[in-house]
Amino acid sequence: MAKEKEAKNGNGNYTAESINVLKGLEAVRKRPAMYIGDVGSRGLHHLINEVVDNSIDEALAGYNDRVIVTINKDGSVTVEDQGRGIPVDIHPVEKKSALEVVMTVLHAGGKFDKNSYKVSGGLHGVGVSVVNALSEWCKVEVKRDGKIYFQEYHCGIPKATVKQIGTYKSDRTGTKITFKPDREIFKVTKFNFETVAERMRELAYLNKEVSMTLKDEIEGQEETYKFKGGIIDFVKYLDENRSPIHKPIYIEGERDNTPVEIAFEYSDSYSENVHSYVNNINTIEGGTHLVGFRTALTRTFNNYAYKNGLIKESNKITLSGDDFKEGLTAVISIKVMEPQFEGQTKTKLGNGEVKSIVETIVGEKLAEFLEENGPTAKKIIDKCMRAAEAREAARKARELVRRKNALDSMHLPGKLADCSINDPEHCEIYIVEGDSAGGSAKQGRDRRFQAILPIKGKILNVEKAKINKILENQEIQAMISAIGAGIGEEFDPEKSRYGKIILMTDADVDGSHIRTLLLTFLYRHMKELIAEGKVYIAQPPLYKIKKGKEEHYAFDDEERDKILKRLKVDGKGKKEEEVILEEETTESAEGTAQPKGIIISRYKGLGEMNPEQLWSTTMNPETRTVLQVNLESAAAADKIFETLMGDAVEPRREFIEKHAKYANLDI
Ligand code: 0RA
Repeated sequence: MAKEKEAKNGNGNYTAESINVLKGLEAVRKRPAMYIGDVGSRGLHHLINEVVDNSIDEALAGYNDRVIVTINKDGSVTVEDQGRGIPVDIHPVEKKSALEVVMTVLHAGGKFDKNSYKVSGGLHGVGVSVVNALSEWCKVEVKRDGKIYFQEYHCGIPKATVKQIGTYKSDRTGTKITFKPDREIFKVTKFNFETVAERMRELAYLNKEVSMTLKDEIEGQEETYKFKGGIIDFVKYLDENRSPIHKPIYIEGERDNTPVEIAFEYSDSYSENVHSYVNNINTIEGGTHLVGFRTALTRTFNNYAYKNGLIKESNKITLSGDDFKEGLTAVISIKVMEPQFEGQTKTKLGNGEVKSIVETIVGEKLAEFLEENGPTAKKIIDKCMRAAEAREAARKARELVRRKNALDSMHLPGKLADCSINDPEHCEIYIVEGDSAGGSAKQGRDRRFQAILPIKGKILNVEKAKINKILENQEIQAMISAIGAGIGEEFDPEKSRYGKIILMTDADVDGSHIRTLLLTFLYRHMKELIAEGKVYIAQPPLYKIKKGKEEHYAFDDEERDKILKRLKVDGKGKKEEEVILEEETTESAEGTAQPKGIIISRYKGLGEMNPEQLWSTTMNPETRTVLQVNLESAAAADKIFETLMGDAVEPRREFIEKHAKYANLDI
């Protein structure tokens, strides 16, 4: 057996260590999701992120300023950096190169020096050995001490010991890792340029000294990201389509080995776009660093406003934390030695000491800045005072609507078909486009745990509307009261009556527009639900393929073709012409069914499916696929919503032209 042979050391004997290595690799291959989240597109892209994160760690340590990622023609990926190179010296006991240990032993990727900003928790920092274990093959080249070293692996197992394959004349060092994700493990093996680019762009903003290049040899695309201004450029980029009211404010400082870097600005928009990072990891659920920032922001501005007579004692106004959110775009990037990540998705920083570190640095530096930049300070405070007034108006609007009992879950909307059990963890609500699909869903569902809320056509675009208009909208009221977690300042995700909120819209242009409107609403007003991974998109089939009594469903063209191929092969001896291909709706297709032929019907809308079909294809938890909406790249999501739903027309047109295929927003 090949595996066992590989487990022997140079003398042909098994070693305890090599057997452990095999066990480790096997564990990763058996339960890949434990290490990389899933084996779909997301998990696949995590492989690249994992290696790139290691290259960025070298940059953080001050040894690397260049990362090149190449998607090769054969579907493999190469990640190259100019870091120190993975060490190659022989371990005195194991008699093995450190390179082999890093590549094959779980968690050995962890840096040997203790003084580094480690990543822990979440899906980051699982180590390059995990990437290796999940690759059909992998090759590593290390440049160190004027020599080039090489090792190759198959499913994580070395083909041979580390060899020196050459020398070179320069003091350059670096690591080059090429891996081909194993098709037996991943459901999807095609990398998406934009998905990889998003993370690389983000890393380039967060690490201004590093130049990040992405090449796609399949699609023939190439992009290099390098931002001299770092997170200041990031903030400008995020606000590209908004109108900032001042230049970005930049704060930098360090306390107790915790460097803090913040850039922020206010624009004339209403939404808040705050993105926080710890050791380059996006802390979507926030945490102590964010609390520290907000506390200092509110206190420092209020102090300044009182001291300079911008708020009169007699007015009795204190600007609250919420008033400082409106129109704020900020990037907070800190480094923590031993971060503790908490929360549903392990993206909430828990380290208590960090709050006061950030609070102190922001307090001091911001006060200084305001003293020196009076006009900017005044503009921001004016803006926040207007926000306070608007907030008061919103409170009144909410009060007004509340008096009509439209927002609370004591008075559920009439068209909601609720489920019978009331344990949120086991309940889900389908928000369904249109009454006809809503009707089918109501009949087809499992009423014990599935609730259905039909929504009429296009809801309001909340990106453009004022809060009182949003609250007056009937469809939005219905969603707020059905979900039962309140809205605005009072929103409390803990109160959600459902553990899953599933958006089910038609697979056409209108359907994707409605889905975008619904997502925009949830993103701007119930963001925690998305951050906690509670929002999903239903995946209704596009085609029904019928052959005699057999029925198959296909969710895209590729799957349809696969099924057709299989059916045609099964019907041995039958001539190709006998296969009838029709593009009709189910009902009419039923009428023209021919006993020998294959009938393909394309669903035009959910309403065309009868309750049983809807249940078995889209709603039955045992057989359905639902896409979890994630905020892995919250910055990208912001950008997309703002581009698609905001005021500026030209960027929207450009975006839709560029992403025609993706304009249905699979964030
Ligand atoms: C272990 C220890 C050191 C660096 C690395 C691993 C390392 C891993 C990767 C993965 C991709 N690029 C990488 N670059 C470096 C520390 C090196 C030292 O102490 O000399």
